[in-house]
Parts: sequence; structure tokens; C-alpha cells
Amino acid sequence: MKDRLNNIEQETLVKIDQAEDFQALEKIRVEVLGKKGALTEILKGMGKLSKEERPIIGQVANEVREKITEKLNEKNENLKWERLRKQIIEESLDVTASKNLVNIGHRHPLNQTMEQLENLFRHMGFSVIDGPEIESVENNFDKLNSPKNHPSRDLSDTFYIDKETLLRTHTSPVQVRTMLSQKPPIRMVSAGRTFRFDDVDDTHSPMFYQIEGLVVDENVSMANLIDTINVFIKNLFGEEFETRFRPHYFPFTEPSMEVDVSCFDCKGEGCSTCNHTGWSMELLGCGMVHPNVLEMCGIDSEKYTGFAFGMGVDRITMVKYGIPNIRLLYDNDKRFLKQF
Ligand code: 2NL
Repeated sequence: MKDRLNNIEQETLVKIDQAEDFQALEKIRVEVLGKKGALTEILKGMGKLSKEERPIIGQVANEVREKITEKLNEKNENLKWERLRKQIIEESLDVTASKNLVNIGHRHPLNQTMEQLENLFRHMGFSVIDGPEIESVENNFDKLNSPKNHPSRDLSDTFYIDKETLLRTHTSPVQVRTMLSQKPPIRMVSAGRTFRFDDVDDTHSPMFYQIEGLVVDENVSMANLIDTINVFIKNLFGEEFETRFRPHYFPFTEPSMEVDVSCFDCKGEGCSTCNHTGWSMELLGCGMVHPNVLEMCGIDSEKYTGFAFGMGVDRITMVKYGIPNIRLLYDNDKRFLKQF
């Protein structure tokens, strides 16, 4: 009887070890410990044993049942962990798999130029100020000393909303607003959209971008203006670029100048792009702020002087990258834009 019990124990423990799933394990349990199980049958038959044998065999049978039960529980735990491990592997997400799903773009070349200039001027101690694109005639023309009969005021050149309101034709009204709301010293730049009633051609668009700067303080001179412009041109284009200042006329500055920069193709040697002059023409305009403008903006022109400058972001971007046609900047064709 003892041998029988030991055999059952050995066989069952091996079977449990080899069981591959919960069903197999349950089958083994029923076969040994179930109502008609091998061990149960032996326990049932204990009555037939002699008085001496009964406690010995009973003890061995109980030990065998305990060992098997313990082994069944252990295997059950192992199968549970195995099931969980498989589930984790099957249900896990590879979060690195989205590599090519999102098409990430980049800044438009016009915004790149504007941000580069804004950052440069920030480093030079200027603040960067924004203003509205819908402006008053007063801020856009009157306070900038623009003559009442100036052609740029014409209905055919400016988008009017009503008699007193228009789409700003330059970013200068932001400077006007700054002078009206702040006391000198003022050092500021403003960049953004401007609008003129122009037909589209290779160099014109009815909506375009400008960046303008203004400095007002005591003892501000032409020398300060020329140095500031030389610093930013060299930073924007490269140290090897030279500037040339020519007299010009703007109603809001006196004296006024236009600035040329060394040709981008030949760096000043002379080539067909620059008509053999060595210069890239009319890249920006500047001058000393007209005393009338200072006075109309509430600044004492006896005590303070100032300089201002302005340029077309489109033109600067086109010269810098050799873009021949302004339309390319507004078509939003990704094949073109992704080159920059
Ligand atoms: C150009 C020339 C310029 C200014 C803009 C300005 C603003 C105030 C007072 C005086 Cl509030 N001047 N701005 C001055 C000179 C030139 O722009 O060619 N822009 C595209």
C-alpha cells in the first residue's frame, strides 16, 4: 500500500511539472484528488485496513495529498505568471513606431528672416513690438508728416476701410504708437504684414512684410544710425558685405538715405546680376526722424533726436536666397519651401 502511495506521488508530481495549461492541471487534480481520484479511492478504502496499518498508511496518504496539493498550487501560480507575461508581450505598444507618420514642417523663409532680425535687434537692446494691421489714417499718414496730397494716400494705392481707417501701408504706425505711449529713451523694432493696392508681378504683392526700427534719445546721431545698420547688415548677410548710403527722400525723416549692399552674386566685383555696379540696390531706407514727427508724437524735438529705418522682408529674403519671383513666397508650394 505504501509503494502504491509513493508511486502515485512520483507520477503525479512529474505530470504536474509537464502540464502546459490550466486544463491539463485541472485534469491531473481530478484524476488524483477528485471524487473518484486515485488517492481518494485509497483513503476511502482505509476502513478495510488492520488497526496497526491504518494510522501508518493514513499518515503517508495525508503527506502525499499535501505534497500534491502544494505542487498543484505552485504550478497554478507559475501558469498565472506565464499567462500575464504573454499578455504583456502581446498587448504592448511600440511607441517608437510612429517615425514617419507625421510630416513636420519648418518656419517659412519670410518668418525665418523676420525672426533672425528680431533676435539680432533684441541682442542690441531693442524691444520687439507688435501693432494692428487695421490702422487709422492718422497713425499711418498724418503723424508721419505725410503731405495731405501725397500720392501714397490715394484710393488707388491704399486699401481703405472707411475715411479714417485703412490697412497699414507700412509698419511705421507701430513706432508712432510707441512714441505716443512711451517716454524716451526708445529702442524698438516692429515686423509684420503691410498692404498696398498693387497688381501682382515678379517683385510686387498686395500683401508683403516689413521690419522697421526706431531709436529716440538725447544726442542720437547719424553716426549711430550708420553704425547700427552696418552691424545688422554684416550679421544678417556676412562680415564681407559692405554698405553704401545714398541721399533720398522720405516725408518722415530728414535727412533720408537709401542703403545699398554688396552684390550677393559677385560680392562687389561686378557681374550681370548687379549690372556690373557691385551693389545690390535699395535694400533699405533710413534717416533722422523728422522733428515734425517727434512733435506730433508728443516728444520734445529740442531735447531729443532719433533715427529710423525700414526694409521689405520679402526683398531681403529674395536677395539673400536668390529667389527671382515674389510669388514663390506666397504660393505655399512645399516643394519650393522645403529648400530653405
Ligand atoms: C523703406 C524705408 C523707412 C522709416 C521707414 C520711420 C518711422 C517713424 C519715424 C520715422 Cl515713426 N521713420 N520709418 C524711416 C525711414 C525709412 O522705410 O524702404 N521701407 C521699406
